[in-house]
Amino acid sequence: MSTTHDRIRIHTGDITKLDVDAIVNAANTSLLGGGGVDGAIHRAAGRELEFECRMLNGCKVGDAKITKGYNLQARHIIHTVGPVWQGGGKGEAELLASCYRRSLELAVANDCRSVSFPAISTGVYRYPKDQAVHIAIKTTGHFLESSALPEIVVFCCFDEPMAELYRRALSDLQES
Ligand code: AR6
Repeated sequence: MSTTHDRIRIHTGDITKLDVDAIVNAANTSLLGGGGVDGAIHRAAGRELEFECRMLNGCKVGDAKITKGYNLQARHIIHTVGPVWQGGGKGEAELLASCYRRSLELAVANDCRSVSFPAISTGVYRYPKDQAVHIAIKTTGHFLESSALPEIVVFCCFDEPMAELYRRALSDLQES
C-alpha cells in the first residue's frame, strides 16, 4: 500500500509543460489573468481560457474554480486565489490552506488522478516561502490521508532552492 508521502512529488520546471490531469493556477480575484505563473498559464492555454474565465464571476481569496485546459496537456486548470502576505495576522495561513483544500476538492470532483500545484502566494503576493511550503505540504498530506484521489500531487517549483524547501517540508511530514 502506498503511503501519503509516496503520492507527493517535487518537480523543478515550468508548470505549463506538465502532463497531469489538472494544473493549479495562482490567480487573482478577477480570474482574468496577470503576471507570474498566471500569465504563463494564460499564454500557454490560449485566448479561449480568458473567455471561459469571464463567465466565472471571479473567485474569492481561499477559494478555487475550474476550467478546461485548452492548449495545455493538462485537461483542467484549477484557479485558486492565494492571500497577499500582510504580516501573518490577517488569517493568511488559513486562507492559504483553504486554497490547497478547495483545489484538491475540485480535483476529486472532476476525477483528476494527477494534479500539480505552483507555490501559491510566494511570488507577487510575498508569502514567506518556507511558511507557504509547509502549509502546502501539510494541508495536502492531510487531505490525501482521507482521499484516494488525486493519486499523485506534484509540487512544481520554478527553481532549485524552492524545490529544496519542499523536500525538507516533506521529510518533516514523514517524521511527524
Ligand atoms: N511554473 C511554475 N512556477 C512558476 C511559474 C511557472 N511557469 N512562473 C512563476 N512560478 P506568482 P502569487 C512561481 O507571482 O504570489 C499574478 O499576477 C513563482 O516563482 O505567480 O500567488 C496573479 O494574477 C512563485 O514561486 O503568484 C496574481 O495577481 C510562484 O510561482 C498574483 O500574481 C507564485 O508566484 C498572484 O501572486
